[in-house]
Amino acid sequence: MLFVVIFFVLYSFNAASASSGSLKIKTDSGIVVATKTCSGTDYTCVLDYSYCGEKGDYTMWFTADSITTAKKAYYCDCGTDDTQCPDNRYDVCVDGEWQDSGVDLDNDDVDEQCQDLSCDNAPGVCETEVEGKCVGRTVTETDCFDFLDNDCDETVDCLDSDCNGRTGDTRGCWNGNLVLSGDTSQERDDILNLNGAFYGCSIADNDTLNLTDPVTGLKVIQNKDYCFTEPNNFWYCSFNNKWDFAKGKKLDHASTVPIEIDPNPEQATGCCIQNECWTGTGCKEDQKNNPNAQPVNGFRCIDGDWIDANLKFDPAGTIGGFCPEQSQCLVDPSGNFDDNNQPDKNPQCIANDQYTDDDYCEDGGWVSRTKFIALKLLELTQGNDYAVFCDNSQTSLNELEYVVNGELAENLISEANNFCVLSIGSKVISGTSLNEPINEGSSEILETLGIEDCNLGLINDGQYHACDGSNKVWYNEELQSLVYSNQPFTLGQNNFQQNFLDFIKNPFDTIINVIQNSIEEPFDTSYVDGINKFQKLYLEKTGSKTISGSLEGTQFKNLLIEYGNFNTDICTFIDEYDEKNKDGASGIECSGQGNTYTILAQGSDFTNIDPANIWSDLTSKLRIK
Ligand SMILES: [Ca+2]
Ligand SMILES: [Ca+2]
Ligand SMILES: [Ca+2]
Ligand SMILES: [Ca+2]
Repeated sequence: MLFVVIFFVLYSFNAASASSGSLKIKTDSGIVVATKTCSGTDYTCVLDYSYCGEKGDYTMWFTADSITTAKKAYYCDCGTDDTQCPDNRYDVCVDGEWQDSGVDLDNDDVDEQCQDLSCDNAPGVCETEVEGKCVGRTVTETDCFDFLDNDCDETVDCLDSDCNGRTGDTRGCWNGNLVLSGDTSQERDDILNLNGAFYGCSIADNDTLNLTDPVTGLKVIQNKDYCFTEPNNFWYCSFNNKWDFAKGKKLDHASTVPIEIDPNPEQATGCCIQNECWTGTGCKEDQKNNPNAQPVNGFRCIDGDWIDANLKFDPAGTIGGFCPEQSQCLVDPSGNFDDNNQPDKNPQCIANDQYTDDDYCEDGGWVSRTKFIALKLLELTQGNDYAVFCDNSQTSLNELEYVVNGELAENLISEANNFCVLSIGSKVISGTSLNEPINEGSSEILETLGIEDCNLGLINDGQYHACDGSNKVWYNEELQSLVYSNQPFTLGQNNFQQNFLDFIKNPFDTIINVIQNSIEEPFDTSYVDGINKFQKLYLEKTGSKTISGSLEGTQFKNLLIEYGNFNTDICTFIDEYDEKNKDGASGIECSGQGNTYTILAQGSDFTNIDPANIWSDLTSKLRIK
């Protein structure tokens, strides 16, 4: 209530004798709280005097010459120096009446002088909380995502350095900027916000790594290695030390390009999906399933690793391709990858020590099961004179008939591959490999061999075991091969490795070496790497004379023979034969050194000289005297 005392003393005395007058103000209870002397000759005391020391009712008394001539009651709504903050707005008391005199610079309806003392620069934040208007200030920017300057330092949320590295809900602050989930920081593309957590891309500086959240005390950055791909496959940590687009792929496989592929790669290591390989600029798909997928500078990508590419050929040596593993052998490039290492199905490749028909995979290259039979027979020679030859069934048939009944031999031939026959003294011992287990084949095989069953031989330990008590048939279950005679005999433990070196590898290496050094090949040098299978083999020792021969190849064939300690000039005969029969794609050449003669014949079914046609004449039909 506005109360202004403008108290005119209208009442005046005209008596000249009057000498003094005064104004007194009393409270309701009669206590004088203010006095003023009024002077003058006519006692006219113009009073603009009021008193509002405290809120309350007052009465003003005017006294002149001891006679109270006038009184006036009034009310003070507030006392001098009183202030108040009704509804958070500041009032001061002016002449007993409240006057609005607050300051609200931040327009949050809370005056600085009330609850906004230190926070009138921060809308919605006050020195102390005012319900419905503002929250109470905090010492630091406690909430970085409420759009309020919580500590009233004129920096809001992410702009406040208190918020660096802080996250809340799914948002985050980095160096003054808001980073939404799924985004990288504006300034650092090696920092990514994922659902409210900061991920570093292989960050090295400790200042960043050691940053902790002032509220939780936990480290702000979860540092990830190169190629880490976040679960949505949207970002991955690239070797450029930044989060890059993964484009929907899980690029979590770090792959390095070998210097053999690129000695100066644009980038040596990159991130690919699990089974792919880094080329220096991109990722190469897995080539495992495709035998025809070509190498990159001699390497193929197999299951995410660069592997030396090693061109292999099918057992016939005609179709080339690649296998996933070096130790595997190529069966058929158009086979089924899922059938790999299952020789009975339709595989592209089979594993070391597996076989299909006579073709045996040995350390990534084709040999033959026939070779192992030859090696087994050679164990029986023990330094005696002998002849071992291996050939197909037709060529071997005469010798087979010697061992078993001629009519029944046909039954055996139909289920078997090449045969090897050992003649030693008066004994003849044969062997062959079967294309199904002996106990699952026709019973005629057993009948042919003169036994009822091979139950004792079914031991899968890689060794040969006698089929029954007669000791005439020995069976190797692992190789599915058998060795038999019409007389009892004994086989010992396998000694394939040493026998191979002694009887086959070393002699034929020597033969190849001699041919290379002293013979002009009729056609090409395929004999150097082409003599591996030994499916057609002839080895003889009679006295001091020896013959070592091998015929290989399905279409184009190489025939190699060495005659040792022969007194006849074999080369004259060979040269005459060659002169008469050779053509542009075939021929036979001979080299004589002392009493040793070495022969190379090359050709095919379609050339004048077909090595297969002269093979028997030059080996088994030769009767050394
Ligand atoms: Ca304010
Ligand atoms: Ca404020
Ligand atoms: Ca805030
Ligand atoms: Ca702040």
